[in-house]
Amino acid sequence: MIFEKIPTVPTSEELLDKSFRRAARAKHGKRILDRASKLKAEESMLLTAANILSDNLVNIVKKFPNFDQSDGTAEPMIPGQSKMPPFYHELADILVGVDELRMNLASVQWAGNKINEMARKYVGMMRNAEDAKVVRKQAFGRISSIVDSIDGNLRFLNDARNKLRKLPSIDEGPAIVVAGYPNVGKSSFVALVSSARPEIASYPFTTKGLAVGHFTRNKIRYQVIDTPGLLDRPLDERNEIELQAISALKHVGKVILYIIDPSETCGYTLGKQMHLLEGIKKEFGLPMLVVANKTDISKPAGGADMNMSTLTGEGVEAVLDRLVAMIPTNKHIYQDK
Ligand SMILES: Nc1nc2c(ncn2[C@@H]2O[C@H](COP(=O)(O)OP(=O)(O)OP(=O)(O)O)[C@@H](O)[C@H]2O)c(=O)[nH]1
Ligand SMILES: [Mg+2]
Repeated sequence: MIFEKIPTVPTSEELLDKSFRRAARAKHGKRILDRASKLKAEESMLLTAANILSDNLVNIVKKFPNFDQSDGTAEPMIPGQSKMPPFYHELADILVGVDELRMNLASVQWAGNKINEMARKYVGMMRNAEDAKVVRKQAFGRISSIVDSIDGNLRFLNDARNKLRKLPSIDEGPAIVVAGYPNVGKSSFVALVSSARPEIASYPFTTKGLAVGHFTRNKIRYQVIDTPGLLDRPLDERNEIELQAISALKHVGKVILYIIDPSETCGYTLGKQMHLLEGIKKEFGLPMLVVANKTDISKPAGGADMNMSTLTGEGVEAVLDRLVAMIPTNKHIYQDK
């Protein structure tokens, strides 16, 4: 997954500690005898600190994937850099905001360049100064305030990194997206049929992000995507949690499993659940299977294609068979070698 390899982003304090400590070591051990070697020692201390800092800062920026393309569809600006799939671009926008991410990365890049520039300037000043150490200390002061000034940016980036790396790896292979109202049994289904172990609980909004599980049929590996519950409301009123579900429906689904709960023990009327279903049908135009869950406690519902109980397991295999049959797979592409 494109965000998995982003390393932790250090704080400004950690960066300064690390670089100044290494700089002190660069000076250490050199015997200071005369003015020339004193100048040399101070110079190498300053350059060591500046190099470590700017390398670290520029490296932070490099480790983030490229968000240059407006929606992830255009070719990358730097040849060879991997293209960001539109799905992940959209998720990054939902979770952290791509514009904010770009701005914060730009500030860190700026600081990296500025520190180098500053170090060169102060090395020049040192050569004409009476006391090189005084100038070096001034330079450290300036460098510290540059690094301190981007502390907020570094913290933003570390938070972003922590959110993004939790996203599941979803590939180009066949994918079933499980959708529906909160608390209807989506995660229960995903847990039953796949390798995923999502949290299941008797209250709505248990699932707060996307999760992917896998199962294999006829040597084809299928992905089953668990999504947060959706309420029936317009797109612009949806929150960050719901938008992830929408994004999965839009970008990765080959087929949608829409689960309804005719027992209404989920806490929402069947009428509302069916209304959302109509909206999703119109919006995404993907093949869809409507399955009534919780048949152990309710009668099969009209409007459903099939019935099941993820509690007793009744009907679940048949649902899976039907879903697999609905996905137009190309065996040459997806079959395990
Ligand atoms: N009686 C009965 N209860 C079920 C069945 N399937 C799920 N449940 C219960 O319904 C509740 C919700 O199940 P989840 O799988 O967490 O529902 P969800 O749709 O993932 O819910 P959110 O993540 O909140 O949207 C849990 O208490 C389950 O034990 C079923 O077939 N029969
Ligand atoms: Mg759930």
